[in-house]
Amino acid sequence: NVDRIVAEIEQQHHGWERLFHEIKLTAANYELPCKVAKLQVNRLRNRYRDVSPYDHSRVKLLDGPSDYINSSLVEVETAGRQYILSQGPLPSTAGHLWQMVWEQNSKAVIMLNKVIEKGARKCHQYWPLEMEMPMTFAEDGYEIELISEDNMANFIVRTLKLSRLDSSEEDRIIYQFHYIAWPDFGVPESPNAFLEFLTCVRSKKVLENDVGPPVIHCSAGIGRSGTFALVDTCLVFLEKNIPFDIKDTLLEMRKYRMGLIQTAQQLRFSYLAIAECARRLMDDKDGHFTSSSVSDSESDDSEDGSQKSDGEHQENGDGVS
Ligand code: PTR
Ligand code: PTR
Ligand code: PTR
Repeated sequence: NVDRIVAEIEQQHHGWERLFHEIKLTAANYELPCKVAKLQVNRLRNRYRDVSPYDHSRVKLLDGPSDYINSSLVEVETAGRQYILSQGPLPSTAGHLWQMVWEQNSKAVIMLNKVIEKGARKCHQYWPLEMEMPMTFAEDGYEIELISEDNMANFIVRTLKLSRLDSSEEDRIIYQFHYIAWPDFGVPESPNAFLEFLTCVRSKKVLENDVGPPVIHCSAGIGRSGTFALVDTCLVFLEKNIPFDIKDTLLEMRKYRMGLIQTAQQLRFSYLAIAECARRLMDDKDGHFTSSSVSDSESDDSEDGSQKSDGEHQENGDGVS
């Protein structure tokens, strides 16, 4: 398994754009309906007009006037993993996010974007920044409070308390894992920086299937969120020694939400991170972990270095609600 992944990566040396293009072409054939997302009544519940959840896998709000939220349940049965991939909430949908966390029994929100990127608002400030200053979503019936915050180099772990208003149900502790160094349409600094984050998330047991699926979001909930989910799933395969193919795994996941992984560089990064884990697992058999031996340098395939601009599409601005 490990040797094959490493060989695969070496083969791709200059072909990331081509491989990514192939994946997009194959996924384009799925063309699953997103009828509910496109209903006029749900228009203001979408951040981007070109990123919608498929009808078959959308997560429904169980309570309230509308069951629509731009979120998809992505399942990889063979790995025993489920993830809820979601757009970064809008001012009018932040309460829906907490409602979904409650209803789906999620233990964590994994956030991969910053609230403001390149001077633009990419996500509503949906959790309180100050302790003892809870944020109330009266219409949806939830309150969220910051309990503690732990700052690492590239990420922050927040402990939050989620409660239902007008209900005697017990409060719940929800972790928010916030990666703060991953630009949209870009990649983290290194596989190691990202793997440290993933290791931390995994250590809190929030990805296991004895609890509800984690909510993973970035701005659109496809590029960075897709990268995170793909790497985590492939890691499960590695650990359980289940044979797998990274490309096929991504294609399978794209049947549940469109556009997962947005650039050739994000695809390459996923392979590098998975290969790094494979190497660590191999080394672990001798009783120790080693640091990266996979090159993170950009020099070997500069042809893929171009970053996609996100200025060309219309965004459902945070001002609307
Ligand atoms: N219409 C937007 C654009 O292309 O800019 C949609 C979009 C935005 C898609 C961000 C992906 C984005 O990245 P991520 O899913 O990582 O937030
Ligand atoms: N803003 C995204 C883009 O232009 O890439 C919106 C988008 C999302 C477009 C998914 C296409 C998508 O599907 P695929 O990545 O499979 O072409
Ligand atoms: N909220 C913005 C507006 O009203 O102009 C942007 C927006 C427009 C968002 C349309 C989504 C939209 O979806 P659709 O084009 O599918 O109606």
